[in-house]
Amino acid sequence: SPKMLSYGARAGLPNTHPLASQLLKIMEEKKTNLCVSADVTSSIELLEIAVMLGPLICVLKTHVDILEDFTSDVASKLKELAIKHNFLIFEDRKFADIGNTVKHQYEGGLYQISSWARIINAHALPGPGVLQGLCPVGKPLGHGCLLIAQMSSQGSLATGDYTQAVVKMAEDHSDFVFGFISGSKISEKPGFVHMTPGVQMQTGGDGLGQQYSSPEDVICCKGSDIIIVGRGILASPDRLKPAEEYRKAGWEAYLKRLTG
Ligand code: S5P
Repeated sequence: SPKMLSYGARAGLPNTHPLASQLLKIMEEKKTNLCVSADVTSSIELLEIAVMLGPLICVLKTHVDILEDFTSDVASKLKELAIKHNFLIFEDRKFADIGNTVKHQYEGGLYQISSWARIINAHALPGPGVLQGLCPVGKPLGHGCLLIAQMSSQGSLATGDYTQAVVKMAEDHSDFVFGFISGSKISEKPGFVHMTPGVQMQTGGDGLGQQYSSPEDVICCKGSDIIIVGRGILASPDRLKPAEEYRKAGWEAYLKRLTG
């Protein structure tokens, strides 16, 4: 694979989105390209994950709508932990509706996502209207959006021309879109951040369509920037140990890619 720019160098490029820049700097400083997917149903458990794994991660990804006991206090505590441990909060809401609807889903309802999540993601399927709805809410707050260009699940329809159209949409809206959910590097623009889910040390699947690749494959071979790991860490009784193993594996794969 060709030699690539460091996270730190990309953070300083003139066309890098300020949020991507902040993220790339965090990665460089903390030596981590690990995003933990905190897919738990209890708020206490979510906060425990943030406390324990905060120092090891660059991003904490949430699915706030699977919490059984969400309150705005949980969001406030999460925000404090994000500042304390220097990570970004990513609500994996996968917005996929017309602009007017996603605008309400982003800023309103029970969760008021825009008040606590620095990163959100959206499907490009509805067309640019989805971003026209989200951007006026998130951009003034300095937030950013990832477009879902590929999925890790078996039989995903987000491939080929669809993926290419998503890259184009991101480039056309780079004031708010700063990267992708994808299985590999799909844009040559070094300001864009690629985040990849479906990562475990052991490849295989989960019986519900999920397909796993290794940190080495994702970062070193596929050229993505960030590994998103859920059950690979969460399913272990001692979450700290696997989290450190994934951090180390992701970082070593990055160093290997850097030196070519
Ligand atoms: O294509 C995708 C996109 C996402 S964001 N495939 C995914 O698995 N995800 C999310 O990543 C999914 O919603 C889940 O929160 C996480 C993967 O969890 P794991 O337990 O399989 O690592």
